[in-house]
Amino acid sequence: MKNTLILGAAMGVTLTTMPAFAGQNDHAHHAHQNHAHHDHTGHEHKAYAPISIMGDHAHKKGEWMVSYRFMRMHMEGNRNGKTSLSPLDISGDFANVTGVGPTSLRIVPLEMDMDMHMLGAMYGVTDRVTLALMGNYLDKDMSLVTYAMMNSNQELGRFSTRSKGLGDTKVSVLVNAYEDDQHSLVAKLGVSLPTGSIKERDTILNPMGVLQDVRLPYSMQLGSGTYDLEPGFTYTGHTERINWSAQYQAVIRLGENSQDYTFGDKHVLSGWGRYSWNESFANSLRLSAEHESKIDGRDTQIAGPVQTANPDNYGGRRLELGIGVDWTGTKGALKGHHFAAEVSVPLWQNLNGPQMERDYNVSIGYKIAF
Ligand SMILES: [Cu+2]
Repeated sequence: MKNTLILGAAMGVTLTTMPAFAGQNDHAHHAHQNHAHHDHTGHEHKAYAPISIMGDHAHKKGEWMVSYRFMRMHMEGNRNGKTSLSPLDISGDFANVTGVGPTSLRIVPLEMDMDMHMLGAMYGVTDRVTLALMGNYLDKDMSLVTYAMMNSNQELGRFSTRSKGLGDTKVSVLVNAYEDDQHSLVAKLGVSLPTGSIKERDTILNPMGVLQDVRLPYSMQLGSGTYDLEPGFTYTGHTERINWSAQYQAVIRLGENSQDYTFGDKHVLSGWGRYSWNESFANSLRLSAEHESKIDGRDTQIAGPVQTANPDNYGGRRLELGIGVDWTGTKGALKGHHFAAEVSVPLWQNLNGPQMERDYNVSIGYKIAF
């Protein structure tokens, strides 16, 4: 209860505008141990999803959840379809037909790290309807190599570009569509608000050997620039020690952004299982298949002899395997506090290339319901 009050105080203004919270602490505090399951026997099912998964559950009336997640996505090397490409494969030879005609590629991405900090809040408006809000902060770093305009084999130098700032903000409604002792189905309808910048700039080394300030390519921008619909469905089943789920999530872009393009729609199908070794520790295994379309339209400010400036070199299909671990406090000051980590690697990638390939994702996170 002390934790509840401390965290409650931290929520500050939000809480004082939510009079329904007062007097519900006892109920909510008990309920959160079962994480939205009807189980008053005292045994905790804790049907948590791997930390990289979102929108998988709803909350009981008056229950809050606050979460923080950090994710790093590491990309290294390039491929076209399923075939790996070296920087020299890309430089010069690769036909790069863009909306403004064919150009030779002279700048090749080598590595990219994308760090995401995600701060989320959920509130159970009723036993059936939960509202969720998530803010993102992004930090992207890409290193590249530049070859000479007149000689595609001659390396001129290497450089890196960086963009960081607020990403898009997600607001969603989660509905407890079905729930019994063993199974539940949660439907989600989210909207992604274009709060992330799509006009980030940095300095590059061009193939003439000159440093140049340019608008960064699409993958280095912080937002989509469009309002995006994010529907989803999650089925979860559980027994005493095991829970299993299947989830479908999509990102449907609405319209065109102010710079005349639209990122591709995305569809992700995931399945995961989780085994609880005891009341605190659990491991999870996740398999996700995703499909993302190419960029439609183009930003005329994004140009240059680099694959990422071509809207066709985006999207593709991936199969990814994630292994997770989580720990939930059962007594004392850490009761109900949930800590989790997950590492995922692509098992298969078929990309609209040349495009950077994903190497691994690492997610760590914290959740508390009260
Ligand atoms: Cu929650």
